Amino acid sequence: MSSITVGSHAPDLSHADGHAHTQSFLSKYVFSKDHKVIGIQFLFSTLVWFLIGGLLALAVRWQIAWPWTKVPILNHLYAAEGGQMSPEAYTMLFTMHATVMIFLVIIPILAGAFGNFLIPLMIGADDMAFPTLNMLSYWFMWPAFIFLGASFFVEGGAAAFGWTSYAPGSSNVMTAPGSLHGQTLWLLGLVCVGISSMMGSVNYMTTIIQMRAPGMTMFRMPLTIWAMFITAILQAFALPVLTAALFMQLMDRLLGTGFFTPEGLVINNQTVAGGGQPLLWQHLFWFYSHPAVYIMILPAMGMVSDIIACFSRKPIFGYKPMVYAIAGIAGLGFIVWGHHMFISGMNPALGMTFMVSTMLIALPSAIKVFNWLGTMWGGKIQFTTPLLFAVGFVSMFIIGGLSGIFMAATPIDIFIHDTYFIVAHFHYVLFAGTVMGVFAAIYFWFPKMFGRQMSEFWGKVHFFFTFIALNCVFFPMHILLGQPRRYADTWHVSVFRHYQPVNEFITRSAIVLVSVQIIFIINFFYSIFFGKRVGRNPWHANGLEWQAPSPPGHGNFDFQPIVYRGPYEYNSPEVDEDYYPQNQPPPKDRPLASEDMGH
Ligand code: HEM
Ligand SMILES: [Cu+2]
Repeated sequence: MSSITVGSHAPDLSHADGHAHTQSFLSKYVFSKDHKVIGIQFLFSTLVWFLIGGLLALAVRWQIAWPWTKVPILNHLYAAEGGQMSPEAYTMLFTMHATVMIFLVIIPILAGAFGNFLIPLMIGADDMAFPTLNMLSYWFMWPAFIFLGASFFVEGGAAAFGWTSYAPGSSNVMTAPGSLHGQTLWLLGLVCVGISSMMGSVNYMTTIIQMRAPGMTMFRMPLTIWAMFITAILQAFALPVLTAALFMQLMDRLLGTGFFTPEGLVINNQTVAGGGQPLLWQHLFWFYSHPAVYIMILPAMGMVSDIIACFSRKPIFGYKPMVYAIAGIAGLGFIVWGHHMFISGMNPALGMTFMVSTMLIALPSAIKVFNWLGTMWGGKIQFTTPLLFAVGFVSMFIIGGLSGIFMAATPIDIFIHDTYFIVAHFHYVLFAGTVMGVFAAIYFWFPKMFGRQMSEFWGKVHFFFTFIALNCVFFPMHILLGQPRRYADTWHVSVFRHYQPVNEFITRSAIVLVSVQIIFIINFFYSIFFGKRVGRNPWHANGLEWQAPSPPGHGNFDFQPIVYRGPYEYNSPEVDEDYYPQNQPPPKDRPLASEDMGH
């Protein structure tokens, strides 16, 4: 791959100082085509939704701990009679909590915020391949924000069929509160998120294939880039299926088709158009959404790998196996979706197949965990805030991965499907995993984004409380054996009543968990304006992004980056420092090193 031409893709040095053209405020900060600005727009938007999603979670938890008592402040959301939450409102709240967290926070913060900010910088490009498409991918999130935000206020309230939106309830109007305009807006919102993701993924693939700096061969790319690349491929193959399914459900609701409605179904004393298959929705939905759970974690895995190598001052252990593991997880991810449907009455032989393929995914996942541990082993570990969050990610992912293997076993899943064990599992991988990884990434790349550093002291305080609180919230869910998820009130079911102290403990811990995020919010905004100013490479890291100014100007680099080595050569015997930037020529060749361009 040494033949990448410098020509058209070389950084345009005239842009590098950020003052080359005069841009209006609107074109610079609002309708910007600069990948860094777009990344930061995604970051701010998703952080706002993160807060909203967190408050929705608290309302859900309040009802479980203290059923039918008035929820402070949030009871205005669902305009309850006498301040009491109705079961319908509860259903709406957990549906919208998950929808917001998955589609408006996790997916866009990983790909939209970090994918955008990091990809061109880490591969030594001046911007994305298609800057206008990139801008549109951000602005297509806004209809989604508006549809989903407005759905709280329409007749019948927001969608209420879970983030999985199971048919036939969801595909017929007036089957339940929340199924009127709320569900239609939900579908429209998701279509827009899908369009945005598709634009992003086409852009990321093209950029990574086409725009790497000279010498940046595929196997010299940081694992963050590998993860973003493979995630973009996953998106491109899985999303069309979801989009088709969303349109089919929209047609069922609005045009009277019956893709997902069985023959002869009677709703409100009326027979509705049928002839379809509710299970078809589940297949289409999970064919997208299982790969999507990896879309929700692979980029975090990539970023965590870079952070762990940097603060262990060691090369990543098993770089190529890490790449193959990401690819393996992605490939296997397409043949396991049936593990969400074990109790849908599938043929046992098929269940067996899905069970085995699901268990196989644990292998590449375990390879990654071992390699992270191998990277840290014997390293000169620097306990910075990003490292603490990254190690938090690894340890919590182990717990989530192990519970996944329990659930993958069909005979076990029959008993734990739709119980709190599942809720524990996906919060360990998504909150304790991905969100911790995202925090690691924010603390790590903040200096590059804003030219200043977040407070390390308050970062550690934030880590400490978040880590303890999240385990108090999600670990006890494993022992609420049999307690069904999505029930508005388990207290009135006598067999679960003795769980109530645990449920109250979880809710109290959740209040702490959300509250301590205030430390993060203050640290984040304070540091943008008053944080310690830093130079280009405050962490002494190897990646190309650290060679650009902090923050980088329009066009990113103020020199032409040429890459001589992989991204993990920490503690190399060739140099005196304990890091060896990817663009630094080998000593024997300095200052000119034209032959070592990545064969
Ligand atoms: C070791 C790897 C993993 C295995 C073996 C595994 C297995 C499973 C199985 C069998 C289920 C269905 C359980 C049921 O509904 O009865 C499930 C649910 C789920 N998993 Fe995993 N999982 C793994 C990793 C992950 C990761 C990395 C994520 C996300 C980043 C994830 C997110 C989810 C979510 C969101 C659900 C619940 C979906 C729902 O019903 O709402 N899993 N997992
Ligand atoms: Cu799955």
